[in-house]
Amino acid sequence: MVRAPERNERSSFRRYIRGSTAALAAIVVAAVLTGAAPSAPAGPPRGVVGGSPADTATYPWAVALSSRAEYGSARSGQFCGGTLIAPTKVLTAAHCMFDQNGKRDDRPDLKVIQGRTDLRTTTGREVAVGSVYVNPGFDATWISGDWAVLTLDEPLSTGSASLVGADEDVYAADTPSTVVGWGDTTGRGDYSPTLRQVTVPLVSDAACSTAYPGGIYGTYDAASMVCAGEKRGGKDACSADSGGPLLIGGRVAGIVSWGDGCALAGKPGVYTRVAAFARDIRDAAGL
Ligand code: 4AZ
Repeated sequence: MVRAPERNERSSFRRYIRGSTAALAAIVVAAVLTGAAPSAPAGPPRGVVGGSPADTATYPWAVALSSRAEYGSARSGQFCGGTLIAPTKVLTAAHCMFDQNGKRDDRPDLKVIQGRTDLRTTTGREVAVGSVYVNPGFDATWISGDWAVLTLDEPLSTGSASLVGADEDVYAADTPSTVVGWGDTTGRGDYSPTLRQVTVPLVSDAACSTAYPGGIYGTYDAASMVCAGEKRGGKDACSADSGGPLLIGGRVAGIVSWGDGCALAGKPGVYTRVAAFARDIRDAAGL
């Protein structure tokens, strides 16, 4: 299999940003690579990035993926998001199941946490993951087909989210979409202890191809991805929001996947295009 080495470089840089010391180093590397200091997001950093507080009572099917062994216990071991799509099935990003070197990371203590708005508490439920199904078409180099379905050891009966339909066209440019997560609020490794949400307009395939034409900061593929973000930046998903839902009209239309930094002008967030995979996801989840 022929792989673009420059693409590997970028994707490991993206995952590397999960540690806060690493984030600083990554920003320095980014500055050197681009020959400029990374531009600051518009407005004060408040977010998911640029977002507002959210509650798991509003999003009972928005779950946190946890491994205390790998990420520590301060934020309940949270490292990615996910969406409950059936009582024992969680939709997440395939790349959440890989380490920063692109190798499968099978965490023996992988759990799903539901109903815990504040990760510093013990509210809600924690359920162990029994098995992981990674989309066999996932490409870790291009981060395309970025979805996986986890099967829980016990059911969570708090209600599930609906997926957009297979091949349904919900992706018109400027459609408002909402992303929720416990991820980085600044792009500098400031992981949120509490759930956040932000609403961003969808970006056209043409504009997203212009933003990500290829090279070290990624290639947009309209068949498997969709982009969202404000032109001027300031609002976005970020590291550790990965795997969480992008909602359109209350249904799951995207999965947080990748991007060049977070909330930068002209660099929208890239999401898995759920409608393109809806049949496969439903099959994998037994829906
Ligand atoms: C990440 O590292 C990541 N701004 C997720 C989303 C975005 C960037 C990075 C989108 O998992």
